[in-house]
Amino acid sequence: RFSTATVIEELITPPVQVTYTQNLINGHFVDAASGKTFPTYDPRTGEVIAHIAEGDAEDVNRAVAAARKAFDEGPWPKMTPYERSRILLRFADLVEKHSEELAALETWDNGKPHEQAAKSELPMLVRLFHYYAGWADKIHGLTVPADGHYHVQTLHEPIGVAGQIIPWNFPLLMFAWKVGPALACGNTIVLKTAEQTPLTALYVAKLFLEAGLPPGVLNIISGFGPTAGAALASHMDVDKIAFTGSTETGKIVQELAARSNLKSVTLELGGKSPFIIFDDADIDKAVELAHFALFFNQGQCCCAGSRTYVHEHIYDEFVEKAKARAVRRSVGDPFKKGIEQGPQFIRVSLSLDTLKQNSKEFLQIDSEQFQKVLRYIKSGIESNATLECGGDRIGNRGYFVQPTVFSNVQDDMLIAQDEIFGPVQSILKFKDINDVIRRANATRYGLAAGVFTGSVETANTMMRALRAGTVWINCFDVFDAAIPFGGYKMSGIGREKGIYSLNNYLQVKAVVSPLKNPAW
Ligand code: TXE
Repeated sequence: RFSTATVIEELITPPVQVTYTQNLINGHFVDAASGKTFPTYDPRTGEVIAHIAEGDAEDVNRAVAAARKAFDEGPWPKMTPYERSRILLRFADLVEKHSEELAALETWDNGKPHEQAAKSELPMLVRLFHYYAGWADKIHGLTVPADGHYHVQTLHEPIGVAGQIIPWNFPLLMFAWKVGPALACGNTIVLKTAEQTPLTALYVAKLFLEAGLPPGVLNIISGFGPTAGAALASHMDVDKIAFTGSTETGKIVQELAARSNLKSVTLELGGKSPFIIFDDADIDKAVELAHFALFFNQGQCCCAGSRTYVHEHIYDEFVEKAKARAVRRSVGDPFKKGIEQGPQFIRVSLSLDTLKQNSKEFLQIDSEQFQKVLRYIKSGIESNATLECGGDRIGNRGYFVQPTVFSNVQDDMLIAQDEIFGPVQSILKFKDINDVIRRANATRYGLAAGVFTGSVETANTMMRALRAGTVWINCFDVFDAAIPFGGYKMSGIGREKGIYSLNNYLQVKAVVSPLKNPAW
């Protein structure tokens, strides 16, 4: 069914070169203070793409000092908002111009289908910077009608130095969600990329310099979480930290922020989002949408619709069709046209011993994420869910997983509770609307939810009842720069994108002054 040869033998040479591998500090690409590098890998093969400067606490210190100076001495926060907006627009134009190289680099480092990167993610990146360029000169405070004889107003000011830590599943989009609003508001930034996918952020950072962003405003550190990431989250001179990643690491980041200088924290974390299909829905459309909701981006989405709840009246037919769709999914070299699913990403980690010795000699590559997906599949089989299709890796090279569908999944099974972050669909059966509301909400997460129904009353009831930061009705994974995104419960704190993200990067100053003549 799966053409192993396609996956393993006929790999396309990525149509791009790696140009930037050093950290960006104060407008210059520089080696790590330690002189160390780490490899970034091609998940199609496990082969090294390039060696990247490995930033740690010292590099973070230097980057924060540069960002502090750029904030305190300007010109960035003191530029007119219109000038800031122009730079963001120029940057967006440059991204558009270099879209091809960027999409190729993103696919090479991450494994996502090239068509997805080129046709969907790059345009979204451009759109997001247009959107926040539009906000830069529309940020203003209020005049407040307070009691007493006072004139009261609020000033909305940038917070200062923003620390940002991003994951590997959407390297460029996560860069955009963090950097766009922070810069529009006049902050300066130290951003740490994910150690698995350092390449594209360095490339776009160069485009920012070309667009006229002053030195020190945006600093990029490549490196590992427990070293560079933790140094950023606990830095005394960082005023705000924004993080996207696992719930476990999110807790660490919040703790580091609290233990250091109580910097403000926004977190965008994991999920186990329900996608609920009622018996009045068009079943073929529902199958396609549920498939997309789970399998998109190799299943590596924080908001993946990873609990597919289907009404009992249409359950059997749905399962048959969902299985047929998964079997048809095209898996292979993500550079090939028509490929829907590339390899899972590779985790590169510091061994525990390494950390203890505070040395980075023993860098190890492991396939933990890939193994994690296979372990969850095994756990689904052992807990007596019905394996409808898939269930194994494809070939023995690279990190490709068969699109996998389980039916007869129960709420208490691990595959229905944990974030698998892979191409594994779990289909559960429900009886009525109250039953499914209770079960959909019975999770520690609350990032997103999907509802598919022909009834406006059902849709309206569900949108109110579901405890999630996004509810998609008769659609899924619709993203737009203007639509806020974030989680309830252990899926996070705060919202990104839209007008809401501006609040993450602004301080409100109340200014109170007496009136000479109270009559006025
Ligand atoms: O996440 P981590 P990992 C989920 C998904 C996945 C699991 C593990 O379920 O299987 O998390 O992925 C940095 N201090 N998501 O290990 O560790 C790290 O370097 C400061 C969901 O990749 O959270 C990287 O830049 N920073 C998610 C970032 O945190 C630290 C996307 C994310 O890594 C750190 C990714 C530390 N102590 C994974 N340790 C989503 N919400 O979309 C690590 N980091």
